[in-house]
Amino acid sequence: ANIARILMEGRLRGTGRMVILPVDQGFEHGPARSFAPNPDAYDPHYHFRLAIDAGLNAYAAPLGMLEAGAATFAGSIPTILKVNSSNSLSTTKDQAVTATVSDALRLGCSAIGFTIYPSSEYQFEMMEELRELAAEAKAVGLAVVVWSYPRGPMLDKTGETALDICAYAAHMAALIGAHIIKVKPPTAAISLDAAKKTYENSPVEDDAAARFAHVVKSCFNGRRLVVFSGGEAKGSDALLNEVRAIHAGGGNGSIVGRNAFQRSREDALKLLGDMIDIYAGKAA
Ligand code: FBP
Repeated sequence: ANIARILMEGRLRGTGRMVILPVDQGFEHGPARSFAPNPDAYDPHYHFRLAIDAGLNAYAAPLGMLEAGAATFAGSIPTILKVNSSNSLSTTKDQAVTATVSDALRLGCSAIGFTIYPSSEYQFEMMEELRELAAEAKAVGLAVVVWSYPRGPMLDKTGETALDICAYAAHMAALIGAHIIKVKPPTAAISLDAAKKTYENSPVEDDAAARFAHVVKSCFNGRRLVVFSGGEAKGSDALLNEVRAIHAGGGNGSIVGRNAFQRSREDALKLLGDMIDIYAGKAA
């Protein structure tokens, strides 16, 4: 029922496509690095308003951000409580559990969000934490959104987004029971270090849409929802081209943070509107 809330909200309601605003970068990257490019973004209310006014499907954030907007925005847009968090003052590839399923219920959230880092030294602990929290969330009717970001000693920077690794990480998120799977856009390269273990039968795809299609296929052939993150701030044309390829490859949408809130509100509304038009099939 709560997946339906996310799919039936905003300008893309009823299309099976979605655009979500995630704002956990303050935790993951630090406040100035995240919000100084657009200082309005230091205010948690700014993000609620941006997501609502852009007609997005949902807004995802850590506990404090959602609590700071709860009194004003309760019921205005589906929310996803990010229940674990990393930070840039750590040297380990790990996440701390920073919120609970009861917090999500108290705040009226539609889903919990959880990050796993497949390939990190802590991957099994993270997967086991996810198993517990996902079971608890499902028992009370909440949806489970998994950020599956490969990283660790076996992978260089190229390997973290290589198509074979990205599809593998997405598949594991599906196997742990995620309803919505979030990965970074896969790149054409393969991970040389990990290749011998994962590459057999994986395609090398120079075509971006075919890469997105391969990740969707790896998530139970489209029986799970797959969304792709936006990454570091980049030009609108580059982002919209990526969205066109996601749409063409059968991806379910985008979850875009920095490329939304690091722009002025006006520019962000324009960009998010253009993305929605592509997913709605109203623009090529
Ligand atoms: P962006 O659109 O800003 O890339 O957000 C997506 C996201 O998954 C955030 O939810 C998260 O804070 C960030 O990327 C983490 O990125 P990384 O792990 O590469 O630092």
